[in-house]
Amino acid sequence: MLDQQAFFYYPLLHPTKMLTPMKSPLRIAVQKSGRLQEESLKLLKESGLHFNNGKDQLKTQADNFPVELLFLRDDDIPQYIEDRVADAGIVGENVFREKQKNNKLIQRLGFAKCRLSIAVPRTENYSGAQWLQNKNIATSYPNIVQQFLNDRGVKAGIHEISGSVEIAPGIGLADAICDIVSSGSTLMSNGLKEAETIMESEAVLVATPELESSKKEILDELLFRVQAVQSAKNNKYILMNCPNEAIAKITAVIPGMKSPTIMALGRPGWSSLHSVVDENDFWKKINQLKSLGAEGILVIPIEKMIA
Ligand code: PRT
Ligand code: ZN
Repeated sequence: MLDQQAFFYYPLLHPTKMLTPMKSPLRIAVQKSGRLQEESLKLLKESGLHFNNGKDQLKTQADNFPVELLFLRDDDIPQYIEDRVADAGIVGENVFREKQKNNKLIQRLGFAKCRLSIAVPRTENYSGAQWLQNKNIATSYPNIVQQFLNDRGVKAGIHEISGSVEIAPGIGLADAICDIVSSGSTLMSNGLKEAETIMESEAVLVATPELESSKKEILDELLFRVQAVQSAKNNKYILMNCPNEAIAKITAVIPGMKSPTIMALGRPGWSSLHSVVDENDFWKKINQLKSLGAEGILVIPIEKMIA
């Protein structure tokens, strides 16, 4: 049976193949509920996908893009991708690295940032990985911890536990733990201190490395949109008035995507200059601009940015 929506989407992606129905949508697994869910759905919506994600739904189909969303526990997503139940997914990089399934990292997504760290009782004097020699470590990330120990030639016991890892030293189950840390307050309230960071993590888009070409085209289109949303977030549109003699120096500070837009102001000798500035060195640049004579500086968020 032909999919009606397929005819609707297909011309967008393949202008030359309008009569070929699209085989099947790209199936993307997202977390059903938890720290990744809201931002994952927000990113997909900002990338132009329309869908309903009612509570308790197991899956939903975008109505304007060939994507089906599956709602799953984050830990299960890499396996579902390996089994080809899903084609792609959004998970924490920590889960991607731990599960070691046949998944490929496609794109870092910049949210759900955290770190995976070794933590020890506050009173201990952790001097480096050697401190862990012959000790017991409780963790939900046995593969990552084992790799860390191997890389440093340290032998230690690993106790795999799935939750409340931070209580393990207090109840005598382990000497140290390895767990996700964000603010550090969970460690502190359990009498632990962060001893060493094993990896930094953020949400990542992963996919099967064996994607068929029709689905690869959908993933590439989605990736293009995701990158446009991300560049927009990392940049601000900036407008200012400046004396004409400062234009060259200001252009050197904020060259923009190609070069700034410059328009004459009603006031002789002055121009309005528009450009794009990277969020990361934003404040430094603002100070430089002010010292070069810029006035009336406006900074505006960008919704999408395509180079
Ligand atoms: O139900 P499901 O299995 O899908 O979800 P989950 O409970 O396994 O995962 P969830 O929603 O808690 O986290 C999903 C992902 O968010 C993780 O895999 C990380 O990539 C990322 N993330 C970001 C975090 C945190 N920040 C975080 N703070 N995951 C967990 N935590 C926990 C951590 O385990 C510890 O208990 O928060 C506590 C530490 O936080 P601080 O702020 O006290 O240091
Ligand atoms: Zn989980």
